[in-house]
Amino acid sequence: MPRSFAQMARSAEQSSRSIQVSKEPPQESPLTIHTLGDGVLRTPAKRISKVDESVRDLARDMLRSMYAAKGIGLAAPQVGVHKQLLVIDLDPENAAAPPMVLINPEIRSFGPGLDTYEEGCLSIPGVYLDVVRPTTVDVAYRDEMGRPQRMKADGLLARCIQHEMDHLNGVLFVDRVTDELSLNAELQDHGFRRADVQSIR
Ligand code: K1U
Ligand code: ZN
Repeated sequence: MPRSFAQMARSAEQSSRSIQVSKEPPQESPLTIHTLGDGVLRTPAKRISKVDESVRDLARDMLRSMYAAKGIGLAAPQVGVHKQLLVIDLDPENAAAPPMVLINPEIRSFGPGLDTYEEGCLSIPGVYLDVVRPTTVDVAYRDEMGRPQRMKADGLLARCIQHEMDHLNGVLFVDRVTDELSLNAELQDHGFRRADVQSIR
């Protein structure tokens, strides 16, 4: 049946507004972000079979929590939810730049180059350490409307996607740190236990 102009306009508006949240950091985070040593961070996330309003509600609350914590990314396991969902906003000061929501992301290929970058993590506050990762990635995922998407990313976006996808697999950036001396010092300085790191190098 042909759709009316009003129906099409409503559908277009719903789809473009589906995940709009204010970037103003809220006084209180809607969700608790778990920290290193908490077992929930080590539990692999499950695929999302249906992208519905409950998934979009979770994505909105994750974005608000990310803005409250002044981060640029957040993965569902960090807020104790074992679902393959992550949010990213590399431009949180720019209200006009839409955040990204990636559901069931899969890295299809890595580029040949490697980069070193000093990463941080909202689940390991205060700890910043160098991590080596591929410079570019090609990732397939569903967006917040359940539509299949494909994206080639480089720079900070590629970095952030890999960091957040590690969270979906129960891996933390400290597991990838090769400078053992700096790792031990940073963890101690910020009150975290070396025994909670699961080195994968
Ligand atoms: O997953 C997370 O814990 C969020 C993490 C994302 C990330 C940062 C840096 C490299 C890779 C992944 C953060 O947002 S930590 C906070 C942070 O480092 C940062 C905040 C604002 C601007 C730039 C970095
Ligand atoms: Zn993190």
